[in-house]
Amino acid sequence: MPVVDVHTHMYPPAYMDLLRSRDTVPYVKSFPDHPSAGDRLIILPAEDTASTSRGRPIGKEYYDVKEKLAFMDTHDIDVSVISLANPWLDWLPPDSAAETARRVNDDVERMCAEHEGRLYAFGTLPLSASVEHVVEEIERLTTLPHMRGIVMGTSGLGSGLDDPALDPIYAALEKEKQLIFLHPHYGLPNAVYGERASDYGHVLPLALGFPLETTIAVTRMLLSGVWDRFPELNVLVAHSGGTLPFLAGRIESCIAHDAHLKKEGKITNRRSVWDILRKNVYLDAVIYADVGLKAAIDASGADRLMFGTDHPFFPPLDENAVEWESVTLNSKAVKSALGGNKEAADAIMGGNAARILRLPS
Ligand code: 5CU
Repeated sequence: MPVVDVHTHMYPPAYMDLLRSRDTVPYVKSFPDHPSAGDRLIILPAEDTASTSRGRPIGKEYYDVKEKLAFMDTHDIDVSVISLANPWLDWLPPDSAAETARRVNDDVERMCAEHEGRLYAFGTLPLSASVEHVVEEIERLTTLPHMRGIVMGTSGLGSGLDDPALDPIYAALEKEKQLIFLHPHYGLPNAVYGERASDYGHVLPLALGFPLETTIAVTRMLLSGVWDRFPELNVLVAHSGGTLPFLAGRIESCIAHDAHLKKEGKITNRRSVWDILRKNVYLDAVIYADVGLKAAIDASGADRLMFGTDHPFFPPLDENAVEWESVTLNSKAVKSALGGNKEAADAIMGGNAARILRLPS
């Protein structure tokens, strides 16, 4: 059974050129007054200050395909389904977004073709362009042989994934059978992290902001009836669904007890969170411990989970380490959560991805 990594990012050369040409978030720059030499990547809304150390160092692991392949070899990963890392093309001016999306997607497609059998990809959409341009790119992506869906964040066209203006995009994705890989970026408002947030590095926004952002986004999709209108729309939710598997019961109960929804006739004749988790949602296995992974398996089924690494994020802090602990924590969690069930563990490590993403054997 192959090992397939479905959550692994890159900034392809066309995107790196853009990051290097800017000096507002997102951007790449070296700071002469910074204690460590070299380029730094500043992408998160809260990390563009001296106190947050101006982002994090960025090296070839973010953009050089040879580094991706070396990482795969070190960790016995046969196939990677690469996706552009956040913040994708969300920030582009509308007039250049469609052309940039084509350039970035072609760059990624070329990398995959040059490493046949080892790399596939989720494409990127020009979400700041017109809906027509977005739909055009969805249709074009279906003609690129290595594309297996699209990656996107939670902002949609700017006001979230419950925005009815997204319907033509959801319709095109459903029609073209393209999976959405849904990934967080924006986190929660900084105020929730408190006055001492910068004492705690990136822990609060990454450990909690990211998963809660994802959970809220999917819940808004559900509450707005996205899956009632698009029953075949499939979403691979990052980080084992944020906190969705753990909170699904509470979400259901809040719906069932909501007087406003009752008055609007929105409690009956609807699909439940549990139904959507089992029919429309796939989850990656990027949760670093068997407790969370067991919840994800209970919620969606072991046949809907797919291994991931989040490479090149979370590198070892020890520069001499060869193996990445962020990877081994995830593979150990799969073994531990499945007990002795090797068949199910192998499926999560790669078999499910091969089936769901139609990867040639
Ligand atoms: O460490 C981080 O900031 C990130 C990020 O931005 N995106 C991601 O996929 N993982 C970690």
